[in-house]
Amino acid sequence: MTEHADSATVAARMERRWGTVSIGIILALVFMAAYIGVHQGVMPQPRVETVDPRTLHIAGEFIESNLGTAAEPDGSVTVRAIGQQYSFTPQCIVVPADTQVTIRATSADVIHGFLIEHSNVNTMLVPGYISTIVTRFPAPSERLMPCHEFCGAGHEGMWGRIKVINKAAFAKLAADQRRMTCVAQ
Ligand SMILES: [Cu+2]
Repeated sequence: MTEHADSATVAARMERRWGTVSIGIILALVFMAAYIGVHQGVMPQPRVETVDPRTLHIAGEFIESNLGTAAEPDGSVTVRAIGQQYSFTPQCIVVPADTQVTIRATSADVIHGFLIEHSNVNTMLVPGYISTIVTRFPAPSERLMPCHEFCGAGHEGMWGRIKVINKAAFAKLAADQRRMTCVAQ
């Protein structure tokens, strides 16, 4: 009888301990999400926007002539890009330093990753959906932009580049181009 009661007590104690561990893990994850959101400005998509991946190249926002960086009337810039097996278009994105940059990107085929090193940009490009991220690059620099979501046999070769140039140099580019990239320079 006593042995019975003992094992019940042990079981109850173990259950409480494991319960505490799982609540601790949940709290740690909630803390991480809040920290990243507040400290690094990484937020979930504010709204869901869809796009037909079969007609990306034919009509709409992501036709080839609309890809690249656009200067907006309010002084910010918008970057539009596509990921496809196994490259990004444009392959080299040019943006001004110390300026609000809104990136709008999607995939033409499978899920790709979209990450810019040393920045808060880290998302997925999902066919059918537009990923929007707002960021700012403090100073001129060059950054790598690897696809970090395994997307097929050529995944390891899927890299883009970001070139952050100073505002004056960007304004010069913007004076005679509607959409800018650094591929042809
Ligand atoms: Cu990829």
